[in-house]
Amino acid sequence: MYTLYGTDESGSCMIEIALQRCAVPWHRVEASSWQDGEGSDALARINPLKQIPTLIIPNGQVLTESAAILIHLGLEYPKAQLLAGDRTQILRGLLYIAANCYAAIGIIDYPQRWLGNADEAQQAQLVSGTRRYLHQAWVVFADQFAGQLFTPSNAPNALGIMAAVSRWDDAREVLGNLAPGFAQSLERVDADPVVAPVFARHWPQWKAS
Ligand SMILES: N[C@@H](CCC(=O)N[C@@H](CS)C(=O)NCC(=O)O)C(=O)O
Repeated sequence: MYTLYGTDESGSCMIEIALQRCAVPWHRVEASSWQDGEGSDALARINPLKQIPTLIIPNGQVLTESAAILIHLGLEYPKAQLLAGDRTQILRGLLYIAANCYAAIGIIDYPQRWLGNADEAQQAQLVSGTRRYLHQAWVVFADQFAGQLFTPSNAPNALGIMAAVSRWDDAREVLGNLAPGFAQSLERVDADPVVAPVFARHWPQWKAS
């Protein structure tokens, strides 16, 4: 049994999709750094950063870092085809998103972590600059990885699933304008029969732009 610490409208959606693709038993513990409760207390004990997704695998090890979790599941369950396609580029793309996009989202969400006691104007400046950088990072991603999101049998691979984090901070709108072909590929990921119900649960109000 896998135990996934997470909550709706968060990056835990990626791992929910991947676990379903692997057809393994799993359950979700409601947890995040912004919610109080038993699950969040338990999360803090196993992941001092209190970030989600955090996954406990059947041998009891704790796995954090979305890209590492997706790679681990892809290697453990090859039939799920999470790493199917050009594996070298899939690995590069997963790390690209973690380093350039997900990290930027962390700054936008928590500017005070980087600025300490800065005033609101300074925080707003950091957030708007980081958002600009994030959008540029997604446009570069679109250019570099457009053809890498699907398996040869047209299911989203781990890179397609992780590209889902482009749902945050208006990146989809930017991609729709600057990289429309890639935005369409993301819509294909959204429409996948495993992905769509998970996204609908996480973002019931979501409307494609
Ligand atoms: N490096 C981590 C980042 C995970 C992350 O930032 N998750 C967000 C939710 S989508 C989170 O838990 N943020 C809460 C916090 O940092 O306090 C990964 O790639 O999985």
